[in-house]
Amino acid sequence: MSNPFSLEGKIALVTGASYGIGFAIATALHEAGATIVFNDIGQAQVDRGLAAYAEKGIPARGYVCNVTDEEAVNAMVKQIEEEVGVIDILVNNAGIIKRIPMTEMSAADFRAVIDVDLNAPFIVSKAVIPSMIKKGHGKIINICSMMSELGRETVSAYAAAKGGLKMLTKNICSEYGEYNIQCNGIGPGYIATPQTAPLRERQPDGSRHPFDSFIVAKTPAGRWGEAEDLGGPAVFLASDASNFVNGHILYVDGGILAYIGKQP
Ligand code: NAP
Ligand code: GCO
Repeated sequence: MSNPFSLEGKIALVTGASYGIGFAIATALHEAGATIVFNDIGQAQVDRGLAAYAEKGIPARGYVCNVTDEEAVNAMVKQIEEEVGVIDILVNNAGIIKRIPMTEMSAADFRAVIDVDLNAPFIVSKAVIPSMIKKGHGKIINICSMMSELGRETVSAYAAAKGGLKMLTKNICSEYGEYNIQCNGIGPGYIATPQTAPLRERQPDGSRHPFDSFIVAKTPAGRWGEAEDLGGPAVFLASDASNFVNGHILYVDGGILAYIGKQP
């Protein structure tokens, strides 16, 4: 019996994957046998990513593309299909966050977060689905968030985007499941990456950031997640082992969503 978790012969595109969660997921998909393709917003980021992948012995291909630009995304997907092959696995990972109280946030800032975190997964998914249909299979993994389920101060745009991304995931499942395309989400908890660095910065007196202590107390695992914690779940959702899993958001959060929190 073949290994249902193997990704041998599969081509995976991970967006925004020069570092952080995208890089960790791409690394795990490579270790399971996938050919890795990634993009980032500028040549400097792509070059940084290529060097990081090369250091790990991963022959990744990198493309410069702003995932909010539909014309650029369509051109990138066409170029990948010509140079590497049809994309079997798409991980919509690229994302931004702006932590601003809603009443102080400009509409332009709100739109910018929605554009990257929600519109872009629509654009990139729309670009890869036709070839997945022709090929007879496909895997789309949207990187959602705990903010697909919960709100908190200052992240209104991000929560709105990630909540929408949860429902886009369920709709792609509904609309394209009949073509053997599975679309699922991964909902990371609080992960130690550049995106959350401001929430973990040491205070001037050397003490831990209050939010850092709060998250550790709220997490049954008693720690922040590492980007590598997301690799196994991503391999599962990218592989034949999950061919009957569709429209599901897999929370990889150390148990935060299940836990009311430790009594102070
Ligand atoms: P990160 O460190 O900020 O990395 C995000 C990546 O996306 C960067 O490489 C960034 O490139 C790229 N990117 C941003 N806008 C882009 C665009 N328009 N086109 C192409 N690439 C773009 O974030 P992360 O912590 O690794 O998070 C990755 C994903 O996981 C995001 O969707 C985030 O919302 C989600 N997530 C993160 C956490 C967490 O705790 N860290 C938890 C739940 C979900 P630049 O270097 O140019 O900015
Ligand atoms: C924040 C954090 C979170 C994490 C993640 C949690 O400011 O609350 O950035 O949003 O990034 O999305 O799942």
